Amino acid sequence: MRARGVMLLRGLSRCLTVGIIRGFTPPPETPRLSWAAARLRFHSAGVFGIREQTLVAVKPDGVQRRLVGEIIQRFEKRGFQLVGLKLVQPTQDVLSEHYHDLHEKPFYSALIQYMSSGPVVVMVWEGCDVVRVSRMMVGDTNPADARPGTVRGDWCVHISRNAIHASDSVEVAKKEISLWFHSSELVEWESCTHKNTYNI
Ligand code: IDP
Ligand code: MG
Repeated sequence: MRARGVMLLRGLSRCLTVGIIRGFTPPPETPRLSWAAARLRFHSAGVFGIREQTLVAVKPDGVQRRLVGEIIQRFEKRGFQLVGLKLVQPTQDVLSEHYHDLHEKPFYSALIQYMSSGPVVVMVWEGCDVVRVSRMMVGDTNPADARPGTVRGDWCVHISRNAIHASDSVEVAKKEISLWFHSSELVEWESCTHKNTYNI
């Protein structure tokens, strides 16, 4: 009687195991990329954000105070790659589009007046996490809160004259780059320091 019970249990457990295995469909194999193909794909598609771009502008006060060279140097030395650069006298149209989100702020008209008071140097910088890192390098909007070592924390005193602009998100960067630059003004180039910067 006991032996019969054991056999029944064994049979039941076998049925269950076979049923589970039959019902199991393994996921399709993920095709493997060769290292060279993967590197090329990552590189050109900008995977890992290596091709991320941001707009940085030295504002009229920064240009007047001859800060352009030092600001460029900070971005270069950090390891970012310059892909666009020009000195422009901004038009009202470009400025009102650029600062569209602030048009209801009490300082808006003073801001537009200040930004159109002289030439600005607009740049597109490229690299891993360039949007986030640029914001850190630029410092808080109000220079009184900006840490030493940031552009605003080293060279500015007042919020209305804070020397530099940097896009605050990847989406905003795309819009600002297309507002200030024609695509033909941006240069795609391979830096010879790339391997030492990214290890890829
Ligand atoms: P951000 O430049 O750090 O991104 P936003 O808030 O986007 O700061 O403001 C855009 C610009 O408007 C600032 O860089 C600064 O020139 C100006 N601004 C912002 N807040 C004030 C203010 O309270 N008084 C005067 N100007 C301001
Ligand atoms: Mg902003």
